Amino acid sequence: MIEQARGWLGAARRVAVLTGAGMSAESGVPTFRDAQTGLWAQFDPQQLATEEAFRANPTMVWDWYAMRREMVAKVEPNAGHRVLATFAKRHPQRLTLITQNVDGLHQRAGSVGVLALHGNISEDKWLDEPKACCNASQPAAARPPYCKVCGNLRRPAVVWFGEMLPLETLAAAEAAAQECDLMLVVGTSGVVYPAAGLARMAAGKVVIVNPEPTELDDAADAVLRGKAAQLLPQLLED
Ligand code: BV8
Repeated sequence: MIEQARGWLGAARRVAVLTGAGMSAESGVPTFRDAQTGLWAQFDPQQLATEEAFRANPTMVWDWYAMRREMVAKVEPNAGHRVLATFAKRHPQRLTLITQNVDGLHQRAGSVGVLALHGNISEDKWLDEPKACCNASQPAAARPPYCKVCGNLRRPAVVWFGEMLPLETLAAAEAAAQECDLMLVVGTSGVVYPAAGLARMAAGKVVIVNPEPTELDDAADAVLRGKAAQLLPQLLED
C-alpha cells in the first residue's frame, strides 16, 4: 500500500496535507480527545474550548490553556513534522500544509506558509473588540490578563467551537484541496468540521495516515494504518 501511495506522490504536481492532533502524538502532545488527563478528566474539551465556557469561567479556561501551553513548550517536533518541512523545501510550490493543530509544531519544524485553521495556542487576543484603552502590552497580570481601564479580557487566539475559522485561511485550504493531485490526511479523527470536510473536497487521491479507523476512511483511496512519525518519512523521503 505504501508503494502505491509513493507512486501517487511521485506523480502528484500538487500535494495537500491535512493534519490533526495525531500528528503531534509522537512528540508527546496528548491528542485532543484523550488530552483530558488529571484535573481536566471530568471536562469535555468541546465544552471547554468555547466562548461560553470562557465567559462563564474565565480563570478555569485560561488555566486549561496555560497548562496546554506549558506542555507544548516542553515538546519538540517529531520526524513526521520534520519530513513534511524538508519535502516542501526540496519541492517548492508543490506542497500545501493545512493543520487543525494549534501547537505550532509544524512551524517549529520549519514548515512555512502553514494554513493554521484553528489558530495558535501560544498567541492571545482580546475577548471583546479592543478599544483605545486596551493596550495589549500592558494588560493587568491576572488569570486571564485584562485591560485595567475597561476590563476587556485576553483570550487564547484559537478558534473555539461555534466560532468561524479565519476566512482567508479556510479559503486557501479549500483551494488547495480542490487543486491537489493528492491529499494526505494525517492524524485526524475527521470529526471536526469544516476542517474534516476538506478531505471530502479533494480533487486528487486521498491517502489517510492513522493507526485507527477514522470518520474519513470512506473518502480514502488508500489507508496507511500506522503512526505519522514512522510512515511519513517512508512516504516522503526521496
Ligand atoms: C464552525 C482549537 C460555524 C481550540 C479546535 C458540520 C457538521 C458537524 C458539526 C459541525 C459542522 N459545522 C460546525 C460544526 C460544529 C463544530 C464541530 O465540528 N463539532 C464536532 C465536534 C461535531 N465545528 C465548529 O464549531 C467549528 N466552527 O463551524 O463555526 C459557524 C458558522 C457561521 C458563523 C459562526 C460559526 C470550529 C471548530 C474548531 C474548534 N477548535 N481547536 C483548542 O484546541 O482548544 S478543534 C480541535 O479538535 C483541535 O484543533 C483538533 O485538532 C481538532 C480535531 O481533532 P483531531 O485533530 O482529529 O484530534 P482527535 O483527538 O479527534 O483525533 C486524533 C487522531 O489522531 C485519531 O484519529 C488518532 O487515531 C490519531 N492518532 C493518534 N496517534 C497517532 C495518530 N495518527 C497518526 N500518528 C499517531 N502517532
